[in-house]
Amino acid sequence: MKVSEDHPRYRSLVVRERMSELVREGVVAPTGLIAHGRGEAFDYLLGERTSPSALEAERAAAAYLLEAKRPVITVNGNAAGLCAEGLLSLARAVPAKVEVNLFHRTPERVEKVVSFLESVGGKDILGRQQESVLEGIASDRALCAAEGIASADVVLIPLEDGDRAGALVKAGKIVLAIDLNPLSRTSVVSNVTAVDELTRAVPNIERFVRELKDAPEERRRVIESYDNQHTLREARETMRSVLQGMGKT
Ligand code: PTJ
Repeated sequence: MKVSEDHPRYRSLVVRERMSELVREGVVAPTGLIAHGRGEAFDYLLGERTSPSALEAERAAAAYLLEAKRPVITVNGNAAGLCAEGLLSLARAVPAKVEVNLFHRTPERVEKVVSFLESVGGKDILGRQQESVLEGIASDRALCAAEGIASADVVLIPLEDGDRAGALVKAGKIVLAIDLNPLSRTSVVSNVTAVDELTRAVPNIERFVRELKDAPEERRRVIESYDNQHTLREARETMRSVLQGMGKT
């Protein structure tokens, strides 16, 4: 479908078309489109803007990434399709390793997502070999790379499923989530949840990484004062006020 640039939802329609194309190429899983639609609905409820509490979470995520000894950013099909360059740029800024970690895992799809990241400049992307196992997860969704997620102390998980987020927390890692749904298990179990759209959250986190890079005391202060339950309450409150505002003329 050709979308006119005058269309009020031009950007989201272009993104949808691109995601559908990536399903045909095998990068995005077919159910990735359902997850994407759910994300769009939650973003509506946020007024399609980054809220002040999401910005606080993004600053805390940047602080944790910089304080980490072995930070890893995980990438699935949706994250690659929506924000490959942004995630790679963030990984270079920290610096952090990047590991492809799929919910609907087949060796062919892992290869497609790794190659997709490489085609936009990704180097040393982990995921082709995943010899370690994350405790508490059934099936090959538990697989991860020994030099990546398995040995990471801080993991940034854009759009992750609840089981794996919970297993990462149980494994003693600091888990930083980006998830538009403040009620999802991922959002609730993570140490930091940016309730924000991926393509807005990632450049914000990178900006905070640059700001906090030479400010170790400030980033420890940010971590100490951060409260994820407060962030989630604020996100729900933002949605409530957007909905209430919609009723008024
Ligand atoms: O590529 P794979 O095989 O690893 O599969 C990826 C998906 C996303 C299909 C898989 O991880 C999955 O099923 O995830 P869930 O459990 O549907 O969770 C996705 C979460 O991301 C939901 O809470 C959505 O609201 C949220 N979400 C969707 N799009 C965005 C988003 N959050 C931030 N930005 C988005 N653009």
